[in-house]
Amino acid sequence: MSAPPPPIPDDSAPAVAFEARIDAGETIEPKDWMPERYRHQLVRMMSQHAHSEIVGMLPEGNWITRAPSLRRKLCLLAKVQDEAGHGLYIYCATETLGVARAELIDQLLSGKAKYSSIFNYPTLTWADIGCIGWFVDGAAIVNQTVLAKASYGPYARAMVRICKEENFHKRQGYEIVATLASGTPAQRAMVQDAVNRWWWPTLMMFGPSDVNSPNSADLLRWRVKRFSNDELRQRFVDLTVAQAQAVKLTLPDPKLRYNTESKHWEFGEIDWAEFKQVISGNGPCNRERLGARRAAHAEGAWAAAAFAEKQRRRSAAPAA
Ligand code: FAQ
Repeated sequence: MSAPPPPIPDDSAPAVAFEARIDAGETIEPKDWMPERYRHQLVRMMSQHAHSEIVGMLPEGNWITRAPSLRRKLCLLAKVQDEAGHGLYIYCATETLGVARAELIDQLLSGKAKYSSIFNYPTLTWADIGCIGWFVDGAAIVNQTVLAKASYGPYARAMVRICKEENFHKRQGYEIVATLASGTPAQRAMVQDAVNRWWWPTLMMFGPSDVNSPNSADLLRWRVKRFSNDELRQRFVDLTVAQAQAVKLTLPDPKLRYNTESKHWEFGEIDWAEFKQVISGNGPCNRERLGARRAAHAEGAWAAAAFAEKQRRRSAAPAA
């Protein structure tokens, strides 16, 4: 994505009216006037979110054929299918900002657009599927429940529906984790290993720390975000520690301790060098993920062409 236009002070009547609507907590709809920078920030964030949903199907999709029972297979199949739906809702919501979906997909496939760092890690065992539901969907719920109150109507409404489905996703993941955690020593070891590998990358999902988050000022001012990256990360940690204790699993952080004054769980330093590597395209699976998306796009080109032809014929046909 290109850089957003610079923040030029704008005291025109529409700009003043827009800021007043934001301050009053009103929802902005597609046909309403909006600053170009607001539109640009939304397209950037929403399209990255949509890409994340679609790329996010790959790590779990990898286990559909190897799920350990029919019930687990059905749940996982439904979950992965839900993620495709989430991508579609968010692409549609992004299109209301006047950008074509094809352009957004091109940005993903060319490597110009980002998608969530978390989907660049491999799913090595069945326990990883449990951890993705528990941690990754759990983190998504913390982030997206707040986005359901974002100032841009189409995005906020998409989030309401998505969060309902994410709750099911989290539960199915936690159930897998709880089952393995109370299983044989080998199953316990497998799930502990998955927890160890997924914990820190999940904390990175919330983005850079607030001091290094260039987009937060705009997004918080315009009430797209309601809480900062660090605030949401802390909320996730506070919620998740008790869930880990309930299934007697250890979170891989020797610095994790409850602060009785702040009433929050303190945690250790995130490896920001790793985060930067992953979001720059150098994570463990970046090339594999983009390769899979490019192949799927090429294989589906016939369908896009057939649809375009149908649209062409329909618009060329004389009105009845
Ligand atoms: N990965 O200035 P900020 C899901 C980039 S959940 C990659 O702080 P912002 C569910 C950021 O884009 C996952 N890049 O940015 C699911 C920016 O780059 P740019 C998706 C990241 O926007 C579960 C730069 O770093 N959820 O898919 C990441 O204010 C299971 C500077 O960062 C969403 O997208 C990262 N983790 O805050 C699906 C939620 N973090 O564009 C399948 C909506 C930051 O300037 C299976 N998005 N960057 O070049 C958000 O809440 C925000 O966009 C943040 C980033 C919090 C992700």
